[in-house]
Amino acid sequence: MEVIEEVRQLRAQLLRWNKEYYQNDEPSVPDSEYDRTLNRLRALEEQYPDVFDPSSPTQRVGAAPLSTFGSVEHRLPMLSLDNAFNEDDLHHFHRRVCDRLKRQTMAYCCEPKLDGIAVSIVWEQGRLQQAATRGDGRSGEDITQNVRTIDSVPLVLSGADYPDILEVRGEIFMPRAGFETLNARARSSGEKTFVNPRNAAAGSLRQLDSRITARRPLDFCAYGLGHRESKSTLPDEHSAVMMQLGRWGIPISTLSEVVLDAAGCEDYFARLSTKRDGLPFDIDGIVFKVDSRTDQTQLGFVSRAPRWAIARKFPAQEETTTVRSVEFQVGRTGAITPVARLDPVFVGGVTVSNATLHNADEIDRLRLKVGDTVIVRRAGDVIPQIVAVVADKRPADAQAIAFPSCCPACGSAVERDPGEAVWRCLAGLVCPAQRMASLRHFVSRKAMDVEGLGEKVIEQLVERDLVKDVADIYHLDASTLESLERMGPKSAANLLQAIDSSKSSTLARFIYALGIREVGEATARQLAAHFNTLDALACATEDRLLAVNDVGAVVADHIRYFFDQAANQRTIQRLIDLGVRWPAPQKVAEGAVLAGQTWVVTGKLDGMTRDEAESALRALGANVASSVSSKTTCLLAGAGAGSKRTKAESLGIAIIDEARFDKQRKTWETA
Ligand code: D41
Repeated sequence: MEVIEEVRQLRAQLLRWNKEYYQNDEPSVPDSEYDRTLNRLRALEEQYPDVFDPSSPTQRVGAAPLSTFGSVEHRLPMLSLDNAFNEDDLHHFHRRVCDRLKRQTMAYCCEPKLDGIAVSIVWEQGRLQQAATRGDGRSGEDITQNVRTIDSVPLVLSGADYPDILEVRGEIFMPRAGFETLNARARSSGEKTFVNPRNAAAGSLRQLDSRITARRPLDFCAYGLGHRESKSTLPDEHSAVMMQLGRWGIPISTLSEVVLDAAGCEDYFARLSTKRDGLPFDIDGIVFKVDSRTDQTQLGFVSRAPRWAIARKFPAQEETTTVRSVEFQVGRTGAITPVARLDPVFVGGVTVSNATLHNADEIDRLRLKVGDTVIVRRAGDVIPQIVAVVADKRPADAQAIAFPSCCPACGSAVERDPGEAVWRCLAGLVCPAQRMASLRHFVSRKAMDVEGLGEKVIEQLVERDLVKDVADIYHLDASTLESLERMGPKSAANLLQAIDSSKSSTLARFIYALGIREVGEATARQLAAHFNTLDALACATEDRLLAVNDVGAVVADHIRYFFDQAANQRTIQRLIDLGVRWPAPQKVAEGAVLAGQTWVVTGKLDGMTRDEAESALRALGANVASSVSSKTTCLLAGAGAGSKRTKAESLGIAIIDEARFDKQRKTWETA
């Protein structure tokens, strides 16, 4: 075959795969094949420089650094958005629209307002030609090189009927999962972290060296049109135009909807509000747009904001407050975590009065002192974080924070492993904080599930030395329990009953309850299914442990270490002697539909909880693991699936959504 023809075919193939991947979310080839094809194309392009094409799928790695960004004048100004701060503002907006157009009712397109950077991207003859920031709305900076590195922005449009010149406006943003990974990496190498995904996206776009941008997990979503030159016309509805952009391969929001009147807008706002935390990206509100472009033109704009659109903001996910003190908590494994006590502040939909500071390095990195004014961020279901100190609000009497040199609970030595950021108390179960935490864990719902053994009881049991090791709870009697504060004969009897019931457990729960470092519920289940008996697990070599799904070198090491401790062996033996037992694990029926498969469930499901989905999968014979690896067969991804989805995609692992799973399940269960 002629080189030029092979190059053409390779590029077309890669383009099709890109579209499948970014648009339909359904890659038809594993990553390995994609990479092989891309490498072949790269090799040919290197060998035959004549076939160079700036729109080739190989051209995403960034280019030589610029010395400065050029300036781009927008052919049509990029307008700004008016804000509606409450329902009243939204009703006034709707009234004004209807009055001006002398209409009774109006259709609006509702879109999530992505918290990113507004940009303009121009395709000429279907090829990405130019990208610019919004700037002041009249002119912005030329960021073409940077935007070319964003995988979801097509270098070449799909189809054939696109305009000769097509300018699209949209937002460049960083999905939460990518942001967390980027910051985690920066944190562990002691570099500066980004305050939020928006700043990270802005910082990534500001790079004069587009090779840096290429390594940042940026994404794009279109929200409107700019200048166009075309022989054909586009549909009149904004919503239909967006669908058309989608068919040309340009990413659009999958969450937009057309609704009627202010009531429809309110309803959409309420529904999206409940979804906000589960979305894979930050949104700061909803944009409502008159859907008819004819009506839009008639409405026009005032002082650079259209009369036909309005943004209704969500409550902020970042607020400022003051750090009152810093306390040091000792966890089950001895890890010492600094926690900031804050003046309560309403952020991300809840009142926050504590924020984790992770470890000692984090305090240094933030240069935090007690008394500082700080920016607290709570987005999604991520625990509240202090993202920055407001330096110029530091009071004169701000106190430096001294990380404790010994355990704040028991006074024993603390230590940190080389390469680890976490300091640990080495006293083990001698330390009351660790004893309390391990008891809390042992009786928790997903472990031994002792109902009614709450925080106050646990505190008293440990403080009075009634429970020195978790097995001691099976020695407790009525008179001991009744001697505790706020414990009458009735509740003591109930608690004894609950303690007794918990003896009948499962191997997986028992393994989880032991509290081995890094062995969560899912890993415990894998271990139980793999080894069948506790003895087999307890004497498994590192190699045999590594054969289990979910188990890597670090986890294997922790498991080995745990069972090698004589004290742990004694506790286990005592628990068994005191009557803790579990049925011999059942072997999955021979020929079960999903036998031999390993599934992972992630994201928010609509029709069932994740636990229910996992039980259903197990009943069908599947192994359920907690993390995606090359051993995974399939990922069941609900709304807001983040890093696990990305990982599955990068490994070329099958992904199915809840709707398809439901359908499949019915056929499997009747099989
Ligand atoms: O998602 C967004 N951030 C978004 C921004 C959106 N969905 N729609 C938008 N629509 C407009 C108009 C109505 C002016 C075309 C916008 C923006 N503007 C916008 N973003 C930044 C400044 C203006």
